[in-house]
Amino acid sequence: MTKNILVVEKILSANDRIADENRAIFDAAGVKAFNLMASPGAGKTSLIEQTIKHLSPQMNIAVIDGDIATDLDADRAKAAGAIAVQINTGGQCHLDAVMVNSALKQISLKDIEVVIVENVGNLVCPASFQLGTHKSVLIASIPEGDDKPYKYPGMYRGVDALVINKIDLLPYVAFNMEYFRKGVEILNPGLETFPLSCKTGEGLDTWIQWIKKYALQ
Ligand SMILES: Nc1nc2c(ncn2[C@@H]2O[C@H](COP(=O)(O)OP(=O)(O)OP(=O)(O)O)[C@@H](O)[C@H]2O)c(=O)[nH]1
Ligand SMILES: [Mg+2]
Repeated sequence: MTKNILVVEKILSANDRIADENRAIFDAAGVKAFNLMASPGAGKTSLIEQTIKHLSPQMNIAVIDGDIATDLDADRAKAAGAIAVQINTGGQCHLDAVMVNSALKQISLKDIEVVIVENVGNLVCPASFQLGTHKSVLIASIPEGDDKPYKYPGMYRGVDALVINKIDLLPYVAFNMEYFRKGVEILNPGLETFPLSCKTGEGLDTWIQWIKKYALQ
């Protein structure tokens, strides 16, 4: 048991060293980087598409897309107007700093202002692996249920912002927003939160203002 813990610690500290390298690469290029995490289907790629649509007239965006298999999400980011690199993790349930480092070698950062990383859909493993991005963003979505902060505390504790997607479905799904927000507040007091719908566009403006403000700092 003790040996296992030591191995995990070594893996994480090796990952953190590469994450620091990634951060230095972003900073040297004057790029702001965001790590989007969520459960499968919460709307990560949909939010990336909307963000590209609203930001790309003013800034160039690159997307690093993590998935177990397929290039589908990178294709969607490209179609929306970004440069996109797909990473297939081959079964690994999260991106790690080495994967992001190798994706960065395929992107000419001098032409880019914002890098958005779409992590593998999962509410557990991505929380443990630093990537070197500046901000971590969690996307929750209404159909997942209002108990997720209570069941996946590690993910809610470590993020800098929370998007609550699919608010257009609130009339059809039993989702108690007060209960959900109470769970979030216990884990991450004062967390910036953006309720929105990628489908209808409601609430998107506030999210776009947040990411734009940080990207221009
Ligand atoms: N009703 C509704 N559907 C949405 C909204 N945003 C996304 N969807 C739908 O949710 C499904 C999943 O969206 P994606 O953006 O592919 O989700 P994802 O998190 O990138 O999924 P994975 O990469 O597979 O984990 C798609 O059918 C979207 O059309 C929304 O605001 N409202
Ligand atoms: Mg996706």
